[in-house]
Formats: sequence, structure tokens, C-alpha cells
Amino acid sequence: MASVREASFDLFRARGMTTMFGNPGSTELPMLADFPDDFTYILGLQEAAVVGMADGFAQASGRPALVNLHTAPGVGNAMGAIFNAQANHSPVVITAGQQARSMMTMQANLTNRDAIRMPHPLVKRSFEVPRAEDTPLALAQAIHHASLPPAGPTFLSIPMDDWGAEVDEDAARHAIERTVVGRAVADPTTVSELAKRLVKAKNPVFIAGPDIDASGAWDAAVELVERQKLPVWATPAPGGGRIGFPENHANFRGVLPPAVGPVSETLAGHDLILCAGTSVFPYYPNIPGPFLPEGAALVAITSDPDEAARAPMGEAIVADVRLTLETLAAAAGDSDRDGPDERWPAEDPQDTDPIDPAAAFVALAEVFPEDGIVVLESPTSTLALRNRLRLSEPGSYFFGAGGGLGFGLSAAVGVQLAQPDRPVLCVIGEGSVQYAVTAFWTAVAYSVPVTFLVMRNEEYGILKWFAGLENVEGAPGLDLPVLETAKIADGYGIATTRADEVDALRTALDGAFSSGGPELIETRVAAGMALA
Ligand SMILES: Cc1ncc(C[n+]2csc(CCOP(=O)(O)OP(=O)(O)O)c2C)c(N)n1
Repeated sequence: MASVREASFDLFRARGMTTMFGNPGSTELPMLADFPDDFTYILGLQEAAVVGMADGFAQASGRPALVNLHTAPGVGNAMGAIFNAQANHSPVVITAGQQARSMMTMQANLTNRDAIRMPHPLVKRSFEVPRAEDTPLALAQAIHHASLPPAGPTFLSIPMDDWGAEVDEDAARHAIERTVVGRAVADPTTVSELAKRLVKAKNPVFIAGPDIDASGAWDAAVELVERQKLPVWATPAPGGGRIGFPENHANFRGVLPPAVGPVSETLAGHDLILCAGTSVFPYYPNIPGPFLPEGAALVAITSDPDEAARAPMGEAIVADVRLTLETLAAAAGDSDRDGPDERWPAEDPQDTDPIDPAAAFVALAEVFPEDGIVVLESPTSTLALRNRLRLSEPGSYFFGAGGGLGFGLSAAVGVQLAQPDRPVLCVIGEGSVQYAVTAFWTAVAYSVPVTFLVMRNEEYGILKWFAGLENVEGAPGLDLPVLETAKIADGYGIATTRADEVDALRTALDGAFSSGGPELIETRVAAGMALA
């Protein structure tokens, strides 16, 4: 007879989930006993970093990632990161220890008294098994739920004495072996009607969202855009956790602004707005206006029923993004409409002291490896980075779509663990570093060679920009003087460099990409919003 532990690890093995991210306590030790040699345990020193690393790992590997947290306080610390994983459509399977069954009713120390409810609105499924021997089945369910579209986090609370219980061999074998696939095609009539509308449209436009990348629809999107000669906008940056279209492509126009009125203004003149793999839309500041420009219809293709239902306007098709775009491209064929105009080249950034973030990114673009990956959490320089680097390979960009800080630093470590052969650059504000700062330790402990570029503007710059937008004057707490990020990283064992001039920055970045170890470059940049 196999134990719950043996059957559960067989399940993880069968699903390719042999990397576990965790921070253990006494309630988790029985799960970790006799930890198998073919598994890797990645220790994070605080749970926000643990889940952030798993989120990056899941997205960059395209597979569900396994997490183990310490009962209620561990889950509590991780809540912001679980919120981010949900927004990122990231299949993170979270387990947490629980007091022994015999001690739960008396609520002995470490009992998570309402374990199921605790992470509830942030996960697709939250569960605690009634019988110890059902744990492998419940874990299998958590994995299926996390992986089915829309992918997202799931949660299982596991009483600590369950791991030694014996499973029913037949039930465990079925739980381990059965597979569930969730790629669903759209009704063929709906897609052929859409193809006809697209062909007939005078001035259609394509909006590329993050789930194009996640569903492997990159080539299908390029084919559709090229054959139908469509201009392309990326979905607004706050919700664009991944890039869905090559940003150096001649048809690429830019990143849509993140507010109702400005989106309509930007899309004025288009009669058909075709969105793929995005919510409609990831709005952020409240700048009202019409939802659509005059005369425009909008059709969204999304695998997420919630994205489809909650959009304030337009039509939606719920189906796999890649399969739908492939069918649509074949059905619509080649258009003889004129392609979009040439894009204006970006102006050279100003020479300033401290340097403009745009100037920093021009230097970065000169040395950025072709197969490089950016993980971005530097709020005031998000658009400058997108505009100057023009990332154009699949799986090259990860951004916390939920907006909860702490994703960037930790996800970068997870992305690098999933993609050991691609250079990973984490571009991060010095304020953002602090929310998952312990991920520096994991990068050093496991020799994860991320390059961290800290944009030091000595303020919560984006909040000052928002204060202007919201007509708020005199708000406290928006400056960050004397925050020595390089010294903090040094304490975790990271090699650090300070590079405040463009030439020094270019040299430091070039060296860091090929150093083979984690390195941090801190660069002093001008305060304020860098939009171009
Ligand atoms: C968990 C969390 N807490 C607070 C915020 C609010 N917030 C958004 S941006 C920001 C400042 C970020 O500062 P920094 O990383 O230095 O970047 P900058 O805005 O200066 O570019 C804060 C505090 C948040 N998004 N997430």
C-alpha cells in the first residue's frame, strides 16, 4: 500500500511538477519527509516571494507550478502574490499545511480555522479533503482546475497527519493517470461570420493581449495581421502581463492608453476592433468617455468566460485564442486593402542628469541579447521600456497584470529557473524591490543568473503622477530618500554595480548578461513619468 505522500509525489512527477516552491513550518515537514532526489525544493524566505517565483515559473514554463506554504500565516503573507497570479492567468497550485486532524477542532496553535475560505476569491478552487486518502485526488483536481482555461491559482489545505495515511491503490492510480484537456474551438459558424465581417471592414484594427503568448498564438496573430493588413495595438500596459505581438513589426502601432476615453480616441476611425487574448480593456485611471469610437464594432476572442462576460461593450467569443486565430486567418485569407502607414520613429531621448529612463533603455537595447527576457516592475518607465526595447520574440516579457508590487523581483527568479538558457533581465523601481526583496537570497542560493536593473528615482514616481491626475495635493509618503538598494542586495550576496551614466550602464549591462550569476545594477534616473 502506498502512502498519501508517495502517491502525491507520483502525481506531481506524472505532471512534470518536480520543482516545489515553498517556505516550510512544522505543519509542512511531513510533506517534505524523504524528499525525492528527482525533485527540487526552491526555498523562498517570505511567502510573497515564494508565490511570485512560482508564478513566473508557471508562466515561463507553460506548466502548473507547485507551491507549499505554512498554514494560515503563510497563506496570509502570500495573498497579494496569489492576487497577481490570478490576474496573470498563472497556473499555480498552492498547498498549505494544516494542524493534525485530532487537534483542529480544539483549534490548537497553527490551526487554520477556515482554511478553505481564506484564499477564496483569489483562487479557482479552494479545498480541504474530508478523508486523508483522498489527498492525491484533490491534488489532481487542483492541478486540472489551475491548468484549464482561464489558468489560475488553486488551493489545497492538507492536515499534517494525512501524509502518512494509506491510499486506495486503484483510486490513486486513476487520479495520477487521468488527463483533462481544455482547448476548446469556437463554433465554426461564428468564426466564419467573423471572417466575413473582417474581410468587409473598411478599417479594421487588431488588439493583441497577453493570452496570445500564453496560448502559443503568436504565429497565428502575425499571420492574420499580415494577411489582413491590420494595424496592431498592444492592450493597455497595466493588463498586458505578456506581449502578444512582435513590437518591432511594421504593423505595430504602440501600446493603448489605459483609460476609457483615451482608448476610444486612439482607435477613432476604425470600424472593426478585433481583440485577442485580453480583457476589454485593462483600464486603470478613471478618464471617462465613450467606450467605443463612433461607428466601431468590437469583437473579443478570449478563453476566459469572465473576461467575456464583464466587458462593458462589444461582442465576445469564448474559445482557445490560438485555435480561433488560426481558423480566422485561414477563413479571412489575403486582403487587398492598404496596409497601415509607417510608424514615426521615436525621438532621441534628452541628455539629462540624472539620465532619462528612455536613455537608459536606448543603451539597454544596444546590448540586449536576442533571446533575452524582460520582467518589468518599474511603474514610471513601463512605456519607455516598451517603446525603446521593442521586444519581439514569444515569451520575452512578463509584467504583473494585477498591479500588486512584489511580482517583478520574485517572478524574474522563477522565469529564469524555467528558462535557464535565456538571459533574464528584471527592470525594477527601487520602491518595488522592497515588496519581495527576499527573492535576492533565492537567486544567490540557487545560482539563478538574473540581471536586476534598479531604476533609482528616489520616489514613488507613479503615485506623484497619479496625484496630478486626481488633483490631489499635499499627499505624504511619496518620496524615497536614502534607500540604498545595492547595499541591501549586497547583504543577500548579490554582486552589485552603480552605473549612473549611459556609457557605464551599457557596459555594466553587457557584462552582467554574460556573467553567469545574479547581478544588480543600480542606476540613478530622472524623477517623473517617462512616456516615450
Ligand atoms: C502591494 C502594493 N502596494 C502598494 C502599491 C501602490 N503602488 C503602486 S506604484 C507604487 C510605487 C512604486 O515605486 P517604484 O518602484 O520606486 O517605481 P516608480 O513609481 O518610482 O517608477 C506603489 C507604492 C501596489 N501597487 N502594490
